[in-house]
Amino acid sequence: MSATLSLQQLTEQLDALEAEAAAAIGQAADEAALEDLRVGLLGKKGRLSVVLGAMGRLPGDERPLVGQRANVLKEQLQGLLKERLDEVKRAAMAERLERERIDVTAPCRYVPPGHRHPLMATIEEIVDIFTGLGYRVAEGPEVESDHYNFTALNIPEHHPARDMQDTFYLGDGHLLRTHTSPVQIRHLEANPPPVRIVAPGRVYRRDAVDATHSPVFHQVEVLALDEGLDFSHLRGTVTTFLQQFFGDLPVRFRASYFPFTEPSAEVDVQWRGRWLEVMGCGMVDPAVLEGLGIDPERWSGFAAGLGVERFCMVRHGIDDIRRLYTSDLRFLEQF
Ligand code: 2NL
Repeated sequence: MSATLSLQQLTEQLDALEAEAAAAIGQAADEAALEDLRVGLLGKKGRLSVVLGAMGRLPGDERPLVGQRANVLKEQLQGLLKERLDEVKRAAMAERLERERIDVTAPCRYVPPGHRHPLMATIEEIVDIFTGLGYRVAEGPEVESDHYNFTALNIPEHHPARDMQDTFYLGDGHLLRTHTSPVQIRHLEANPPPVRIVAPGRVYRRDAVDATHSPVFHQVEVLALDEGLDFSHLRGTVTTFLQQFFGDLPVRFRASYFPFTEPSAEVDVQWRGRWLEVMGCGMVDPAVLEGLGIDPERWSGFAAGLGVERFCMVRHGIDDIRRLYTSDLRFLEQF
């Protein structure tokens, strides 16, 4: 190795480095290649450092010339590296966007959305009307005792409603509830009046299946108990409810009989020109209140009950209750 080095030699080395580096940077394919180049050119042991190291062997007055030139080259190379880095990054992103392209307009696999069963939709609609009138929803067990299903409702020991034909008895005094009235009795036991509740639910009767009977069906009952309630409140509430559900149709009340209400009434709506019986109701019999330890001189109230299947069938023109229980999608999808 020669002890001295000419300015010209060093300048030539820098020229060569510049040309070589510019070409290599221009051809670098990716970020990793550029990083290798940066280390090889500008790093501690890189090409530029080597040239600067050799600068020590120049005469003192020549060093600043080479130093300046080296600094300019360093900045030049840094600029080229950055430019190329931006370029390869942009190209990589463009390539990735192309490769991972998603056709958002492509048709997807069809999943039928499904919907509520018409019976459940009917229950919800009925319950919504009463909650809109200030009633609270109450629920209770489907397996009941003879006491809650019958005795507490003033249904005497030998009333026909207790017959084996009508009720599914489970033994040891239990049965499948035949109406949701026991829910209301339980509610009155646990909550002092005033009370306004709506009790939807599944009920059971030992009926042979035909177009209008099913051993499992659904009821909604309502109960209001307060001071000063009379038949006009019953009439107004039931009429309002029926006109909200069926539309603004004529409604009529006919005297009837239930063991748990006095007076009692059957309610008809004039639907498509015909009178249809749709629900029963009445003023809660004082005997029911006395059985619960509620003073009938102070508290009075009304109750009403309806069969959900009938409401659903009338509303949708369904002629056979079995339609609602056979899960035929060709039928159910109409609603
Ligand atoms: C009908 C008639 C009715 C009631 C249900 C009731 C409940 C209590 C006290 C008194 Cl806790 N009454 N419920 C009253 C009258 C009629 O249902 O035709 N249901 C389908």
